[in-house]
Amino acid sequence: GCGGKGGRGALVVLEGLDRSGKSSQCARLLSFLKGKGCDADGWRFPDRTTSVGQMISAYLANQSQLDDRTVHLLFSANRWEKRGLMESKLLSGTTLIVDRYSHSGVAFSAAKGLDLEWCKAPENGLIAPDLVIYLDVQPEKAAERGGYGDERYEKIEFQKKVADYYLSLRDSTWKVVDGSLPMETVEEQLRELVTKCIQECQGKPLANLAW
Ligand code: Z5A
Ligand code: MG
Repeated sequence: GCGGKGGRGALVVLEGLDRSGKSSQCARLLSFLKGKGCDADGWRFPDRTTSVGQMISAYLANQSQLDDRTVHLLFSANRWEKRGLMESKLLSGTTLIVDRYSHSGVAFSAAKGLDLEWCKAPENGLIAPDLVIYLDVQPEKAAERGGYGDERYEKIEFQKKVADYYLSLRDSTWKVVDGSLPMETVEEQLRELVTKCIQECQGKPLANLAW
């Protein structure tokens, strides 16, 4: 089954460097959960459908120039504009599988050279994930995968810095999965982690990020 009746949903976040397989695994997880009869939604950040998200999207595609701090706050605002809906979904029992979240926000901006504590501050008060799955892939390996190199941050040296900042953000909700394994193997490990998480967070209240 998928947690008890009337329990809240779990906030599950997939993180990792570019081309680590987050979007592929989010899709697989979602169809697995739905197949089991779970109430689950797939979300992603940046959410490029909102007006804030459209500014971010143009920036990532190098169609606009924005100051680094300004971009950081836009990414954060893009999460804040979804916080209310996120909370009501979780409380009504929907599990959210989220492709990137606050850890991306901090790791990418800090890798550009912004102060780490300054980067964390606007994330405080957003809903804290119950589980963060980090898909661990060497940047060189990821670069060999399809579609790499089209957007602003897709450079190997930069990705290495991002990986270091990701590691500095590890906490008790953080699980590392080897993302260089075959997709089916990764998928199996994620199913197990997420199934356990959904059961365990039933009795726990929602928490806020407090970095
Ligand atoms: N960003 C930020 O700065 N601040 C923030 O707050 C947030 C984001 C939220 C866009 O994100 C950028 O925004 C991103 C961080 C920054 N940096 N960059 N550039 P995005 O999420 O929109 O990025 P994306 O375009 O979706 O790419 P991605 O997320 O990096 O890729 P992915 O989702 O991890 O990988 P994938 O699309 O599932 O797979 C990539 C390819 O690898 C594909 O051909 C797969 O078939 C293949 N693949 C996947 N898994 C495997 C395995 N296991 N083996 C072999 N091949 C595989
Ligand atoms: Mg993706």
